[in-house]
Amino acid sequence: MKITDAYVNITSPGRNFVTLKIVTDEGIYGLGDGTLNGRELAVAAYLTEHVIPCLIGRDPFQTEDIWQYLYRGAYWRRGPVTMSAIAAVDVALWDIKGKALQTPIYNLLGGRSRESVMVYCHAFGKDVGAALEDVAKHKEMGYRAIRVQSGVPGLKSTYGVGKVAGHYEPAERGLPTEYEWETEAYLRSVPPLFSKMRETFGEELHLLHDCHHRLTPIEAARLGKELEPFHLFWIEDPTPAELQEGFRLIRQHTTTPLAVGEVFNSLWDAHELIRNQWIDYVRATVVHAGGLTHLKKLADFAALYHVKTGCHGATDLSPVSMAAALHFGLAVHNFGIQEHMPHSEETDAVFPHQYSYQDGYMHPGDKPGLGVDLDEKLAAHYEYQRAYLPVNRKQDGTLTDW
Ligand code: EZ4
Ligand code: CO
Repeated sequence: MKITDAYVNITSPGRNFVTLKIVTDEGIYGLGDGTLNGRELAVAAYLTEHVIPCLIGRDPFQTEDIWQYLYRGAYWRRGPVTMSAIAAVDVALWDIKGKALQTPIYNLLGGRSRESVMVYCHAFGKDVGAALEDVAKHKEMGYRAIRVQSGVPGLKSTYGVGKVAGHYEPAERGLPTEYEWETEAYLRSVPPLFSKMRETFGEELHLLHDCHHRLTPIEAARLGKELEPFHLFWIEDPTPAELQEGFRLIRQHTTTPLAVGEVFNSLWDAHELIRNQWIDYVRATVVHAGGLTHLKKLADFAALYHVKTGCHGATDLSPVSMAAALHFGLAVHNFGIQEHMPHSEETDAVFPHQYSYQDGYMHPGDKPGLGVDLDEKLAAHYEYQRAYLPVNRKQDGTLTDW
């Protein structure tokens, strides 16, 4: 089998998605997601101008060699644009492989290690009362694990809290929105939020929280310690992780489990974190970390150190990535949990898919390959629109992590 053609589809059914389609001489095609929220066209150009010409004529079964060709062969390594582009190619090739062999991708990654994949959803409220209502609503929908974010008294906006109840989408059209931040107010607000959650919902429900890179290690240590009585499943991205050894300090002070890495591009971003057992869950995803080929290596390395997967699954990952994540989650032994932020109806219609949700768990379906398609005719109705993630400033004007 040979690759005869490949092209990038950009569509915006409510939000932007970049999809790579690779076509073969046998008529089988594969899909890969290359969406990088707020920087979509950089990946699209990287693919169209620099990667696609190198793919034509290659054997799509050579997932390892093509991965190395695009990674080592570029000389310039890593970074979110490069690694999302490589991921798009890699996932599309696995899709082709599965379709050619007439088997779902999970069978090519080791087969089923479990019946289905536990997912966590997002709940939020402008205050504790509203967050309680939203958690109750999601519990009713069957979720066993719920991420909880609430507004912080004194701040006009907070990460993870939508302007409208029930809907949260971080990227906005137009130039970046500015959010407001003050660490002390945030740190004061989180323990009472989770105290109320436990008091209301008991011990069984898994509760998660995303700090979204906003704390220093010692501030994160304080938060982790204060949350210990409420037995969180994890706190996520407590501090920016460029400095991997920053996590040593957090780890020394708290038994609250730590998850990190939705912005990671490769195993090397998590190498020290895993090797030193400073984290419990690694959140790197199939799309931003070089595809299934690389994520499998990361997961296998993490397994040696009792670190589990907890892959990113926000709506900026297209249904193509969601499907890939579910095949991966069904197969890898050290699967932990998968994030699930359901897509809009418009997005689901553009990407018809086999995966399904039931009672807090998801399944990728048993169709050959990924089990996701792209309705190109429908996709063409939604033209790309420039959008950005917000930026964040402290109340004195200092730009800080969003
Ligand atoms: O802010 O995917 O855990 N989920 C998250 C996401 C990220 C977005 C950024 O594009 O932190 O909501
Ligand atoms: Co996050």
